[in-house]
Amino acid sequence: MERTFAIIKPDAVERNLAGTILGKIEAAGFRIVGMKKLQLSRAQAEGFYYVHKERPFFNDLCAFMSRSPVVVLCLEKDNAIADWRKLMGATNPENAEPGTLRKEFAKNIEENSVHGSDAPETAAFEIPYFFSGLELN
Ligand code: 3AN
Repeated sequence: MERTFAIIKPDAVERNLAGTILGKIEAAGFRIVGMKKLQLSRAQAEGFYYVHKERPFFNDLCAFMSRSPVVVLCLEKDNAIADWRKLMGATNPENAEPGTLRKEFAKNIEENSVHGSDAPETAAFEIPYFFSGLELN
């Protein structure tokens, strides 16, 4: 069993898509081991995305991610990291495969509805950024 970290981003929560996306996550065989709704501060968004701090889209990305609430999730499944990336689809929804969440819901490359860890080391940073051990069960 592997764990990954996911976010239902502001653009999706704003459009009342959280429940629809959670249903697709469960239907795909992921077990939700942690879940909460919260609003990131600007500083918390910057800390989460620090690997992107030199990228031109960093400021816009942190403004977007802190503008309204998100749902943060820890998901468990065999091959969870790769399988969640597959269900999300490509970063740019124009390149996302049919049937993926970003193809169906993303507004554009920035407001792309969902986040997922891209490697085990990333998940190992991202899960404890949001969850204590007691919140995972
Ligand atoms: P992914 O979320 O698919 O792993 P990353 O890690 O490259 O993609 O980028 C993190 C987030 O930054 C994306 N989910 C998206 O919201 C935003 N982003 C990535 N590339 C761009 C871009 N070229 N322009 C604007 N926002 C971007």
